[in-house]
Amino acid sequence: MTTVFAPMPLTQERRLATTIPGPRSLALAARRSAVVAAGVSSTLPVYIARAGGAILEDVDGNRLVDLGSGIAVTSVGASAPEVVAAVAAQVADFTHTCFMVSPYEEYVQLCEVLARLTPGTHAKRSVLVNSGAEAVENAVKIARRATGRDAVVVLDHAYHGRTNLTMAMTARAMPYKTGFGPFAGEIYRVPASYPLRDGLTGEQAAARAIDTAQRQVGADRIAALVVEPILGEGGFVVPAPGFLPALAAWAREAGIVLVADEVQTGFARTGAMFACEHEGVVPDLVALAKGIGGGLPLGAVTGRAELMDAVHAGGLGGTYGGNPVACAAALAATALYERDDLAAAARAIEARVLGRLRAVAADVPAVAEVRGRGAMLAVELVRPGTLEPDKDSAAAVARACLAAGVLVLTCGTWGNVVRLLPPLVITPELLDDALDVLESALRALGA
Ligand code: PLZ
Repeated sequence: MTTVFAPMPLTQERRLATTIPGPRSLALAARRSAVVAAGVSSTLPVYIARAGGAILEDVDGNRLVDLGSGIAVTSVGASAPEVVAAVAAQVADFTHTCFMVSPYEEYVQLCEVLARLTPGTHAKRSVLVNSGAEAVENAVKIARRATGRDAVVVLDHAYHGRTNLTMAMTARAMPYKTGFGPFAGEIYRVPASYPLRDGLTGEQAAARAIDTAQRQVGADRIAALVVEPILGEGGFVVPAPGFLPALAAWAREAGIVLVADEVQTGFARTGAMFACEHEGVVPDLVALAKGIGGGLPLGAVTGRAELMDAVHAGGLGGTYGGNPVACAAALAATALYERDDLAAAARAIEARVLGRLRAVAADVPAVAEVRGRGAMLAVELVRPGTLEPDKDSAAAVARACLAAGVLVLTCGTWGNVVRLLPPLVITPELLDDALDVLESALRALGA
């Protein structure tokens, strides 16, 4: 018989039991520095003992409101009971066989779900991997094999991962690339659409990107155009309307595989199941991870059957790709996005947060813009009266929130963006409470 462990429900309330970090977290930090590589850094100075919904409880008993979801992963909530039950049941059945050796139904079933959920009604195939970076790498492999071309075009401000190929595809040097070269070749970067900073329409920004690619690479050499439909680590930059459709139209005409990196934007996060849907764009391949697994490590590439199947047998895979426990978690999580209409929940979060933060923006000149879609929202901070990025203000806001028990993350090419990625199941009361804290941290930047 399979025993299913139900997670202890955590009251969805912020609670400070000690100053942050408390004594147990401080002791762990001291142990950590003796054994954990310095190159791995953490946003929070506290260590987590358990989590549920949108609450993280640390080892000192502090309960923090989680507006980060482990970087857009636990969208169904930390330890969603359905995910926990599915994982426990699968662990009891078997933990691993390696799909390349002895296949199992959960892998197939998840690929069926992905074929149904991802944009477009064409025939699709999927490959399952372990992370977002691996998903992006595989999308590039597939596009190259299918087109017989080498070049890959990426956007300015892009983030695609930390492996050698995805580092090359990522825009920002520090901390992701500095000292880690040489990088993979045949990666070409074109300007993105950044409405606050370039003032261009979507069509103008797309024309600029396409012209750059045509002049510097040549369309007939380009295997793939890889885009984040909303720039994630680069600053939660929503492209001007028309940018993505114009790029998609060009890619289609030029025989270039359009890859949407929906690792951060995917699975209801932006108020649609996938961010491409907001502009009616149907990518050829989609790179997926994060929210797919409800907290377990899993990634995927889903795309047009004829492109995916252009790869020879044995050309895709990996020991752990589509691990059965991760698949079980993903089947439970993807069912929750649909059953509970978490895309609608994301839209409700957007309405609540934008309403409040736009009112703050009107009073605080350091706020250059409040933007985002669904539950992927951000505040870009500048020196008042300029567009000069102000990283220190973003850090100060994040610090003030943390001291009060609210976890917010920062992002942006210049580190000057405060971003919100709450679990989509956050209660309105808890969200309001966290927004009170964020609002006063932003107001402290001065009127
Ligand atoms: N593509 C769009 O956002 C991961 C990681 C940040 P992995 N982003 C958060 C960090 O500092 O490591 C991400 C992403 C997009 C790809 C990735 C990579 O996903 O699962 O971290 O490999």
